Amino acid sequence: MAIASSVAIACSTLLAGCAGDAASVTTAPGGSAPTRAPRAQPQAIPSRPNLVVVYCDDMGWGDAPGFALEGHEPPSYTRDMPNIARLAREGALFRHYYSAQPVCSASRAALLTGCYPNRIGIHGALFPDSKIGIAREERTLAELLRDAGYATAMAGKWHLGHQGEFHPMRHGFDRFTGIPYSNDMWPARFGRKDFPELPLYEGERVARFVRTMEDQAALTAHCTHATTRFIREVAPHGTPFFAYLAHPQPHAPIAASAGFAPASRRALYGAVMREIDWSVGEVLRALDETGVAASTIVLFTSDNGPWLSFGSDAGSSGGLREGKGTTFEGGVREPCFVRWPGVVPAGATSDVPWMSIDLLATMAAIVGAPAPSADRPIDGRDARAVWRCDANAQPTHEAFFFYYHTNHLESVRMGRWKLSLPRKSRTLDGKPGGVDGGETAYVERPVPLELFDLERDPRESTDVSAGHPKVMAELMRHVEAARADLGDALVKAEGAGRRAPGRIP
Ligand SMILES: [Ca+2]
Repeated sequence: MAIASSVAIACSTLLAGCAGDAASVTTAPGGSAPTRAPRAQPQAIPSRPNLVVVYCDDMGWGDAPGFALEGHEPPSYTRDMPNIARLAREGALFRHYYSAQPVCSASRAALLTGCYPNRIGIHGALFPDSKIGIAREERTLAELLRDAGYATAMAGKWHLGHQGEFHPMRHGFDRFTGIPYSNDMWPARFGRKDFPELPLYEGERVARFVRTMEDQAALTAHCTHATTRFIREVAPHGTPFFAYLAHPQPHAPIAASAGFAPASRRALYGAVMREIDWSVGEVLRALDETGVAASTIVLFTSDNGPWLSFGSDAGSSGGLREGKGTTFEGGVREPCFVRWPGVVPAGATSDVPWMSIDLLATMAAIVGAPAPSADRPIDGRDARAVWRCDANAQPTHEAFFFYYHTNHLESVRMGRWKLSLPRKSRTLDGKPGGVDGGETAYVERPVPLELFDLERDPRESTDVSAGHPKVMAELMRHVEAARADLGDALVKAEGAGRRAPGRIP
């Protein structure tokens, strides 16, 4: 199942593919009516495009304009996001993009290594007392691009280990400003007085601590300015660059700067999202003013779905089932925009599934990076056909695997089908979430073996397994392959293809 090959595709293939594109048509999984998309304007494609990844934290599928199931009323703040709306006009909107896991550290491990996070030993969310982190031997996207001559910078939340050898500047980033783990891991939250103060790093040095909600509120602008400063410094020299802006918010506790003060406490979440939209605008302005917008890929997405227990301080799943901490669609499907002038058709909408693990393989193909070493295979695949909205673009994987907890295989998507495996899954069970920072407790409920047809039933409400024995057999074949390779603690399968994380004494 591991994918070790076919990531080093020469850039000429890309050029040929673009020049020869027919009118771009995206096809929904399962072969439903395709969505028309405007044709990309052919132009010279740089062999080493810049890459900007804006990665939000706990932003739901329904928290961006253009992402809501039919019959679901989008939150009002999604109508006041002009910069994210600009990404949709100038790039494409991917309605079936997935995070590999519905939780912070695991999702980031996938994004930056191209591996299912459980393959490289990263599960759940790391805490201030965690002794593990990303292993030195894993190749990150930052290392891959730095080896290809890129300048690299990260601003925001890292969350792949905070002790010395796990620091982002030991894993490919030339610069780092931000926090080592989540913005709620400080003594003021969780009643965890044993947590240390939350450090804000500049490089490998702790510059100060995040001690108040005003400090929290300043993080969005701080990380934005670090990113735009980096772009303005390196772009004029013609050096290709990778900027990774991983906003600590809208992960609770939420806070907005004075300039985004909401009309009421209840409207704070919308204010936080509007500040993130402002941040996108600042990044786009820096690209425009340095003349590199046309040679820069901008990817905007989130690490996992909304933290629904926080109710009024949580985002929207857009009508998808559940949120963060579950492998139902609301937990793992994220809003996603890709802008790449001349390659990704402007104004397109795609319903072809792909996953965060594909970003590294896609960039490797674009820059012609060497394939991963045989002893460290990755899972991701080149997603350029999906990005270009090619008429015949297929999902990047025959089966997408959704793990959670410490290696529980919970769900599998294959085309239009989603298999939900028996387990316990958290839910509010119909209760409303908390208000103004309060939290409603989740309950763990058993869920049975079920098959959902996402095309007809995107809310995952009706089990259709009895009517589709062949589909069930094929999905179970994928389940068994995943268990043999990546393991599954629910059935005590160890998995032969897992690697150890980095560990400090
Ligand atoms: Ca998160």
